[in-house]
Amino acid sequence: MSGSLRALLPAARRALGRSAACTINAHVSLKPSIPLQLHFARYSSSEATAEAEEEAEPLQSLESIKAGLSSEDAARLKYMRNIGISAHIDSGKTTFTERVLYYTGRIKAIHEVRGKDNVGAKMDSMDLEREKGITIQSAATYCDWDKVENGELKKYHFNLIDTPGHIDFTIEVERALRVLDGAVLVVCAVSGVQSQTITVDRQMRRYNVPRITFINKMDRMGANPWKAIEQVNTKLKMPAAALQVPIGMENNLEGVVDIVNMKALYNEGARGENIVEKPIPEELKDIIEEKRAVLIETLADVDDEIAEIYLNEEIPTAQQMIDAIRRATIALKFTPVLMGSALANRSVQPVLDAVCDYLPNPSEVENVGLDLTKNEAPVSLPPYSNLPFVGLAFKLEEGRFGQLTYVRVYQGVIKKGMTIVNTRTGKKTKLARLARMHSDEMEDVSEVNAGEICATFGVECSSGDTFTDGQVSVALSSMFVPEPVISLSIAPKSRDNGNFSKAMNRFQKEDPTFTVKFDSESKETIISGMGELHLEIYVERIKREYNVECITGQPQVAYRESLLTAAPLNYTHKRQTGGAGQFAKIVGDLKPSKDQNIFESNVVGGKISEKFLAAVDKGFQEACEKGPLIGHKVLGAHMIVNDGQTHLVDSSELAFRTAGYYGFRESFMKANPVVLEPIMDVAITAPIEFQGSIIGLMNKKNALITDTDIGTDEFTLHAECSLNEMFGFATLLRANTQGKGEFTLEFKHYAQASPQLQKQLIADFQKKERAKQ
Ligand SMILES: Nc1nc2c(ncn2[C@@H]2O[C@H](COP(=O)(O)OP(=O)(O)OP(=O)(O)O)[C@@H](O)[C@H]2O)c(=O)[nH]1
Ligand SMILES: [Mg+2]
Repeated sequence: MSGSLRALLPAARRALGRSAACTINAHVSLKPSIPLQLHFARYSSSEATAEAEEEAEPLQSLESIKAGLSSEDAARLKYMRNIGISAHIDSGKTTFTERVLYYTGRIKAIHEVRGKDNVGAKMDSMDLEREKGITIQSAATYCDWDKVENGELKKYHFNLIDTPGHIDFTIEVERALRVLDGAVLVVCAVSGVQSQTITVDRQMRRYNVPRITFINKMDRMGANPWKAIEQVNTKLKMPAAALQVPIGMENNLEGVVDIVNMKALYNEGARGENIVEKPIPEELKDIIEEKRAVLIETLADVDDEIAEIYLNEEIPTAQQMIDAIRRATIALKFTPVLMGSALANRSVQPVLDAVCDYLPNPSEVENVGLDLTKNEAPVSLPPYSNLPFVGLAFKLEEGRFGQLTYVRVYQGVIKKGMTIVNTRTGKKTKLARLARMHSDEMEDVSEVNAGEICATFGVECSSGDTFTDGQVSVALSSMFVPEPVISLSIAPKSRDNGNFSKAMNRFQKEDPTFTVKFDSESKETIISGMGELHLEIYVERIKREYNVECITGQPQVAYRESLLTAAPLNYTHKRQTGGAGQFAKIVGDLKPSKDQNIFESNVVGGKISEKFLAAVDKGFQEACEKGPLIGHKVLGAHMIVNDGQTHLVDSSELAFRTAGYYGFRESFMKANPVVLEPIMDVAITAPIEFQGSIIGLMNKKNALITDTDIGTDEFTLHAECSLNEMFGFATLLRANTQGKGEFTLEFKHYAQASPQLQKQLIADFQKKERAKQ
């Protein structure tokens, strides 16, 4: 045993001691394990949950799902991978995907993002994406990768989704990760783990998605993969270790040494298409020994088998290491790190081998649905072809041939010509066409099996709907949809010939983070979204795709109204004007709650019927849509009704709904109401010489500076700042950094606005209200 390995023994012992307390089997990933917002909404009463628990059959373990696979399904799934490419803006996801498509023979030539040939990368198919050099929509494709295993060629099938990095398009990442089994996290070798990488990491955790990390841009000056790995360990708190060391750096990057199998892999050919194995360069022997030891130590920390091998003072074999990396990666305890340069065509192919080696096939991920015939009891959805079809519509897109719906098949087979049922609406549709997607092109197919992704046409649904063949009634929990934080008023410049409304309807349907509302008071159409860029892109798309030029107002912050203290609720709604009267009385409390509006009824002895209580809830929810202070949404109100009165003749649902509405408003005003504003996480990166001026700029905005990372030439400043202060920041930053600064903005939480701002907003609102009278 080498000296450095022996030095690792104590760590291995520590690891074994620690893991003795935890289970040895790879942990099962329940997808998604946390019931998400929409999912919560369905569990509105505690009885339903209790009943569901009673009726629930135990979920199948992964082992039993695997044991039950038919030999055809096992053979089909073993070589299938559904993966996403996600990370920070500009880290090279689309450039990487372009190489994947080229090396797998899916495209015949490589085109660059903003390349000189003006063609643009395959996956950025929208004109706007090509012009701006950013990904706006995620794009799905598939390809086959021939991998050599024990001297034999094995054909792996990949379904792949390239996602955008900009936080404004975060829903695209969210829905891709909801349906994928694994991901490649692309990190820039110079910038390391950046703010959006941290966001994407959070999203991956939300859906239990295992990931491989690829450190890209190793050809850039100042590339430092070791620092980036350190940041994956510390910033993402995910144990990570390199499986490779680079051969040459920056301009001289030639390939990598695979330190698991101990092979030097060089890229040769005009596009780096040939991987040539050569002897390991002598000068790399020390670093290889060091990094291999780090890899084994990290694995010993997360995998019992490697820890035990260590304790026996043995060195694990390459196969033992591969098995451990696979186990730990799928169990979300580890991320293997590879490195190279997509643009310079270096070392992309080993990432594809790693996808096969370390990311799960669809039968290794547990998927769970809710059985609607058993009070939404969780039910396993094994990827067996002979079971009834269950699939999730995760993305909608208006295509040349009508509405395109992307579906992930979880169970059974979807076939052209079959009738599918939308679980939410009960609507049946005969499937006229079924296709596999290749960015904006498609290939017609007649059937698609469990575990795969496909596209259908002419299916009426919303994003997140579940489809079945009608034999079962199962719903898949939907994805997390963040709330829009910014709004704009918008109107067509000339009279609308119908195209403006068409565009609004379409974009709203496709993108759940984009909402359109008509304000009947100001007679304005208000669009809301995730950020300035998000709305700007839609305004531009309306112009290009629908030929409608629009006038937009100033961006407005989506404020919230909340309460600081509790207040009693005692409201009687009574009206006696000819005809039938109206009567409803409700008594209870209004309390602050955290981040949610909750209605609770504790009325005993049937003093108010369930039907009327539901009407009070409706009135309360309605009132929360437009708060009494400034007409913005209410957040964090908990209304409890525990008493009241009903009139035999005059009480009605309408009367109780009205009481709920006005009762809430009355109590709210007594509960120390406040205006909340969105606070954003800001990350600004710029050359070091601008650090002083950026700090000055952020201080002026009353930002709270939380962290500063100083790199060789650049620094990144992290701060929390109100969204209000950040409007127009792009121009300001450009002016202060000679155009060399970049920034990202992500919603963090709501906080009380300053007293002056609150006063101003309330005064403005009251003035507007008075003008209406
Ligand atoms: N030097 C260098 N530049 C790269 C590399 N990979 C990508 N780039 C460049 O980085 C820029 C961004 O690349 P993209 O592939 O569009 O990045 P992305 O991650 O898809 O960006 P978004 O989808 O907008 O988040 C482009 O100018 C690429 O040419 C690389 O390996 N080395
Ligand atoms: Mg991209």
